Amino acid sequence: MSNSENDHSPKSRDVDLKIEKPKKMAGGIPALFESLKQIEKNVGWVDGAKLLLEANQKEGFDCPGCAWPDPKHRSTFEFCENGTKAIADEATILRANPAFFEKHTISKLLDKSDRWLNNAGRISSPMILSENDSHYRPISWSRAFELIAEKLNKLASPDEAIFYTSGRTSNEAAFLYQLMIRRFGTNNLPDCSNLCHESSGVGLGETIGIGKGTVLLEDFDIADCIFVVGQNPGTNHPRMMTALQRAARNGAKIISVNPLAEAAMGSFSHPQEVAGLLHLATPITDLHLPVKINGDVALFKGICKLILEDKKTDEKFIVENTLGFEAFLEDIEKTRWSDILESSGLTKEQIEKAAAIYCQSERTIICWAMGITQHVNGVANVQTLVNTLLLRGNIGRPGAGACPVRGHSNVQGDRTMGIIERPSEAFSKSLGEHFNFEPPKDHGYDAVNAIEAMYNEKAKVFFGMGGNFFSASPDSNYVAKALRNCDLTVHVSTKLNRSHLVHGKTALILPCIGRTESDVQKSGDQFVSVENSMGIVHKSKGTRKPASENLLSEIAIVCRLGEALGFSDIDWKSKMENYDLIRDDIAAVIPGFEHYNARVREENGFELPNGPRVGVFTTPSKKAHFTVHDIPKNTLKEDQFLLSTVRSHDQYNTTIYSDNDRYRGIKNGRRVAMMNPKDMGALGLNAGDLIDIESKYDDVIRRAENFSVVPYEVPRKSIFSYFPEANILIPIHLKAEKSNTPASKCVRVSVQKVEA
Ligand SMILES: Nc1nc2c(c(=O)[nH]1)N[C@H]1C(S)=C(S)[C@@H](COP(=O)(O)OP(=O)(O)OC[C@H]3O[C@@H](n4cnc5c(=O)[nH]c(N)nc54)[C@H](O)[C@@H]3O)O[C@H]1N2
Ligand SMILES: Nc1nc2c(c(=O)[nH]1)N[C@H]1C(S)=C(S)[C@@H](COP(=O)(O)OP(=O)(O)OC[C@H]3O[C@@H](n4cnc5c(=O)[nH]c(N)nc54)[C@H](O)[C@@H]3O)O[C@H]1N2
Ligand SMILES: [Mo]
Repeated sequence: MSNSENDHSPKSRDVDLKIEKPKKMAGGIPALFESLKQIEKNVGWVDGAKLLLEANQKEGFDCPGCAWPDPKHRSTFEFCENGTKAIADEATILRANPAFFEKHTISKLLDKSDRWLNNAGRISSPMILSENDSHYRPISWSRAFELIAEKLNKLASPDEAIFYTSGRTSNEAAFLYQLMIRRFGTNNLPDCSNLCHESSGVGLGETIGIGKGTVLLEDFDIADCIFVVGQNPGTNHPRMMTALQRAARNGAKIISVNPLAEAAMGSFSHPQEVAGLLHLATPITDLHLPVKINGDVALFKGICKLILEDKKTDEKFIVENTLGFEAFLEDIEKTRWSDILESSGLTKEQIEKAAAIYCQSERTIICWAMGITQHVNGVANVQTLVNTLLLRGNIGRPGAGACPVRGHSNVQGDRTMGIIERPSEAFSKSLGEHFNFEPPKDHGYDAVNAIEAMYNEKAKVFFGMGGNFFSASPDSNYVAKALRNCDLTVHVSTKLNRSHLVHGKTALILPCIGRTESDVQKSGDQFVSVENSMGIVHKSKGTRKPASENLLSEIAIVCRLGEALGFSDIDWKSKMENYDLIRDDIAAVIPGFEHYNARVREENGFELPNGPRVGVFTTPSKKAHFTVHDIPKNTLKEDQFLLSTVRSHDQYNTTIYSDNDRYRGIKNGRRVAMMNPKDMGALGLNAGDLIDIESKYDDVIRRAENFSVVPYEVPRKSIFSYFPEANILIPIHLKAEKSNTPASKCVRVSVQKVEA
């Protein structure tokens, strides 16, 4: 069976593609220059300077770029190239207004690139696409809410509706949103976490008792060894580079584990330092381990084997704080070096070097991101990192710990607020008691289950609070059919994206104000709050004039929908008028938020309770758990490769700022396949040649067409392409055990040359 008819995204080749040498260093003047270019293009100089001065300041807004924490002592502004792009992108003066929608039919818009769609600007009015119509047309807010309420109330069961959340939504909006959904009667709350760090949440929850990291920013200053595994911070968390640079200068040894030698992990020059501007870079990585795709379990089992052989474990810690050590030891002893070397693709000397650095360290942090979580064995990957930390007592003391580096700026906070399809009994009980209703008991759909439910016509309404569910999801053809099966699709959005175009029978776009914009309600100017990657909750207050007078805040949208649904037992109006009241509700329902309103107003916000951070494991046994994991087998036929989908330097998830990937030397193109030159030679491929990439699982062939080959230093038999262009190749059922996260970093594919 073939599943390659793509009627939702452009698929033509990049005609102007340019391939240059990848960079060995990140930051410096080019970074400054690139961000100023984005500012100039989107908002102009005067406004731009003011905007940057407000990012991540005490009285300013939280940068929508990533979830990396702010230092307590902030300089005039924490500069970050990609944060600047995210801010400029939201603050753009361009508008996707009713005239824009009048001009373009849906089918014409489907042919445009993601970059083009985003460049249409901020959506300025609520819009509706009626059944069988060719254009989105303006609709009043009241009519939009009435229509959604009508469709929701007509469903045979509340479980036929799905409510997605992307991770930019504030704590206050997320809390009210889940309240409205549970009051409606369902736990169908998939979120971007399901596609992202779910494997971290599950892996950490089972082994240490909390699904979050255990370190604080201060720990980076005293760590003497830091692993950066499956993460590209120079692009995706540039502010982390400041912490790594400081750690390196303090003498910490930094080990990067990544099939690609990402530029920033080579060396980094801080664009805000004089030395940085003179291009004097700090070397970052002491050891780079170019592991094969999905070779991480093997590598870390190898490291553990060496620690055990050399008797470098922390015995006291293991005896007092852990369970499962015996079984773990037995498994490591019988793991063969031949399997470790074969799967990791590394030499024993490389692994010995890493183990030696680790064993010399007193305080080690392991950081990771999508290179670890987006695998069938994503949870096993995370737990293997936990084993490695536990073996030397590196959780629960200063300068050491587990650091899953989160993506979206409030993805962690949204979870804390109850955006989850499997709420704990304690949470449901507390919510029900405070608001005097019976929350639904059955678990809901996560992202992958939600797609399957829509595909199988078990769910009929899709509501997205932010994000771009279509483009972020795997198996593009499958998810297109799923969304098109719906009676209604609704998106609360700031910018136009492909999810507005791959729609249900009726579709709505509800435009909202963004992070950078002021939010004035009846009781006055409001602020919201967010939780960063390290569990610190703090204020965020935009100051710019909203992009249009016809926007509502996400909170107002939820409240007005709650009212339209007829849930008059909850005082939506007062909450919408004064966000302090929402924080009082949160304080009453969620442990750790006592005196929320007072504490969030303190200078650096407040830290949420985190047992493992201080050595108190919060598993039922009160101990941390060693776990046993087999080395995954990725047997490939002669013509097969493993494909990993990654971000370029000029995109924010599905928002594409430009078609360049500066550090990797790729220009004017995104349909690319980075391949090892030896593999190219074996297939008779030259740089710039066109290939089709195919995956075949369960007899279904999925095809991505017209990708240009780029020679790159990657392990043999691997291909790296960009997300979302390559998502069409990821089968819906190829997902992590236990966490259901799509295995976007490890898909078996083959390639065919396209003859010119
Ligand atoms: N500018 C910018 N910032 C962002 C984002 C963005 O798109 N743009 N997205 C945000 C979000 S939501 C997230 S989740 C984060 C994502 O941040 P990252 O996780 O850094 O993003 P990815 O590009 O997916 O890349 C992960 C890295 O994993 C490596 N990798 C791939 N496969 C493997 C493997 O099998 N093993 C190992 N060890 N490494 C592997 C890749 O080479 C790549 O360097 O960034 C956040 N910040
Ligand atoms: N193949 C592959 N697929 C992946 C990944 C991968 O590495 N490989 N990564 C996955 C990961 S880690 C993630 S987190 C997901 C991301 O999935 P999503 O979070 O769903 O996607 P984004 O691209 O971040 O969403 C962009 C849209 O959000 C809207 N938006 C921006 N700011 C706001 C706001 O303040 N409020 C509201 N309401 N809307 C706003 C804009 O309309 C914009 O078009 O994708 C996942 N998909
Ligand atoms: Mo993410």
